[in-house]
Amino acid sequence: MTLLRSISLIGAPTDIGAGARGASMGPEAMRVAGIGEALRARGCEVQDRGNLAGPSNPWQPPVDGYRHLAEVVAWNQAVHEAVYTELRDGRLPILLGGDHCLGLGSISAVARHCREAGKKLRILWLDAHADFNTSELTPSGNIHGMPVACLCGFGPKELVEIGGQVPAINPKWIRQIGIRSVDEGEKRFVHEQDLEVFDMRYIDEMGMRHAMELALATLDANTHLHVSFDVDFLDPDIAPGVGTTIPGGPTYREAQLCMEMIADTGRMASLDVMELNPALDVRNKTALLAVDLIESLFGKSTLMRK
Ligand code: 5AB
Ligand code: MN
Ligand code: MN
Ligand code: MN
Repeated sequence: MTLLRSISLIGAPTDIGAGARGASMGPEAMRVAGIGEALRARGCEVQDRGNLAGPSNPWQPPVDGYRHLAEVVAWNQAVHEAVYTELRDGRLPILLGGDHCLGLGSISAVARHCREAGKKLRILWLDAHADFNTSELTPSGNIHGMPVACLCGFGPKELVEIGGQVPAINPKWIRQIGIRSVDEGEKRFVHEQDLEVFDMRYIDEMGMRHAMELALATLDANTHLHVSFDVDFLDPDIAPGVGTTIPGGPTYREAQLCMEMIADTGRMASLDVMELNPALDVRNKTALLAVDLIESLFGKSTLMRK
């Protein structure tokens, strides 16, 4: 299995797009949980690029449907440049969030890289939420509920233009897994744009294996697979350290299988680990679980496999 083995960790310590404070501590919690050591133990060469810098969180109410838009733009620009630079240098970036509004900066960089390298892009969005709100649809104004819509071209100009091409991606390139909380207007918009969603109902009925087989179907040697892992994807019983817990998520075994099946493709070339909130965690157990799952994502399985 040929995986990209040169990894760059990029910390984005902000909760600028979230509804709860604390995701700003996510990158350090992942380091304390041993992400670097775990990847090195998998045979990867790992460079920790440290943390990006950006504006602090002014904790203001929404303006025209957005909270902290200017600050969200600044953080996403920093993320975009950092992720793009690593991809250009042939490395696999792991973005340590930080809230999920930064998925916009990260994935727009991946899309730009794929355009230039002539690669196809497939995005796996592992999340309890669809993150497909717009300023008209959002119940909160929190931009961490909007990155998928922004990537598809629906959002404020300053954000949707970050990747240099609008829209940054085609909705057909996305597969959402584990979804179980979608707002009313957002739901209509998800259907309208025809997003491919494997929600928890689907996983209950058909199993994680079948969902992942479909989500990973039609990848080829020229596909760049990006994984955007919102830690609230996981069931809150095993992963309490997130700002927006939604019951009924994947169990430990289901999450492991999901990660192992991604690893088996050998195509993952970039990763976001988002929304970890150490302020709400218990003895860093959610970060430790995230590291455990990332080991599986990089090919650690129970038994030796070829
Ligand atoms: B997350 C909600 N849909 O828009 C909204 O954690 C929650 O990045 C968004 O998936 C959750 O405020 C965003 C109610
Ligand atoms: Mn999310
Ligand atoms: Mn979420
Ligand atoms: Mn969240």
